[in-house]
Amino acid sequence: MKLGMRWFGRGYDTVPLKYIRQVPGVKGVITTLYGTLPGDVWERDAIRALKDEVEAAGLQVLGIESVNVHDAIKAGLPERDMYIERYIETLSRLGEQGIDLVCYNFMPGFDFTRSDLHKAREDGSFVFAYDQALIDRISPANMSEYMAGISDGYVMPGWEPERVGALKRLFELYDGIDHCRLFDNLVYFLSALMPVCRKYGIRMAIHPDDPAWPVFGLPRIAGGKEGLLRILRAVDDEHSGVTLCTGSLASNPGNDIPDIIRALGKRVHFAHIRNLRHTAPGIFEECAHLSADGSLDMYEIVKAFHESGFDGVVRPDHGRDIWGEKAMPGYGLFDRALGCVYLNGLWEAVGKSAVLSKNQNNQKI
Ligand code: DNO
Repeated sequence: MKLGMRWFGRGYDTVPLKYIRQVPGVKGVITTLYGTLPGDVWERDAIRALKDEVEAAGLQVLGIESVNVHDAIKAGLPERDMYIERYIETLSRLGEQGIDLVCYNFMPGFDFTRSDLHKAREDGSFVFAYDQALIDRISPANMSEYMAGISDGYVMPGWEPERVGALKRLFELYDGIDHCRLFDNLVYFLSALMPVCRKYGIRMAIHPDDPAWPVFGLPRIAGGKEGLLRILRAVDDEHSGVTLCTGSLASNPGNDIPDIIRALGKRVHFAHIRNLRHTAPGIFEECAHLSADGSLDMYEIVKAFHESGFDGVVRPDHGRDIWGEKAMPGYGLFDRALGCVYLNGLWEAVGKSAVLSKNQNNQKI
């Protein structure tokens, strides 16, 4: 695996690249041009400058998270072809710079949703949390103000005010779009991207829905094993793959994460590995990466990645806010660095145990 950390870019991220460089095992960052909007064609100079800055810090750009998809594409509006052309142009400009991994999501309108970005835990840290009953009380049209109110003045990924400003229009846009139409629109989009992906070796990696069920009555199609497999089968090209985000998928306790990892196999292009704690149906909160702190068996998860021969990019995901760090909620350095160290340890242990048991089996023969 290639271990990386998410970095939002100078002026947006509170963590300097030189600190990321000091986290053991971290080879690079997963980054983006955070100031761009869905539908923008990314400037060549800006991509180059981003890459130069990361490389000057002794790191690599391991991938982009995200090139966001315009809602006209998701909703299948007549102007989608123009936005797809723009997306293709951005991909080719990334490809020209040797960037070959792009994470995106196909959630209508909203990106990941939480009811709390600063829930106090018994250990004095703060975490993201989700409570369906609280979300049900928020009018979707007020969701962007709600998120702005809970994010400590930081702009959270996917919740840029320009992007979600027009929420009322958004609901009109998706009127009449059900799961089937959303799925067809994704297939149309991905099929159009495959030639440029093949040309530059770019792997597209769809991020699962988070939480892994529809919110605000908007359809969602990437919340579990069957949905993800259906997407992969519909555009059966190795350049179309998945971001296996353990925390997003595990928001639904019915999702068996090691089983999903094995089922998707080589089509997992990117992994977000974190834990979370289920409290009750529709209620969960995030936690430290450690198995004992949450509901997921992180050893089994890493083992499943290892056994499927995964050699792609892994990043720890949201961290707890700890040690008084001033940072974008969930994206401080401290707890994500602890997450890296833990993932390194699991990866090494799983790898060495596999060699050991292979040798033992050979001796028996
Ligand atoms: C939240 C992230 C998401 C993710 C996008 C991918 O912290 O996991 O914003 O980056 O859904 O497009």
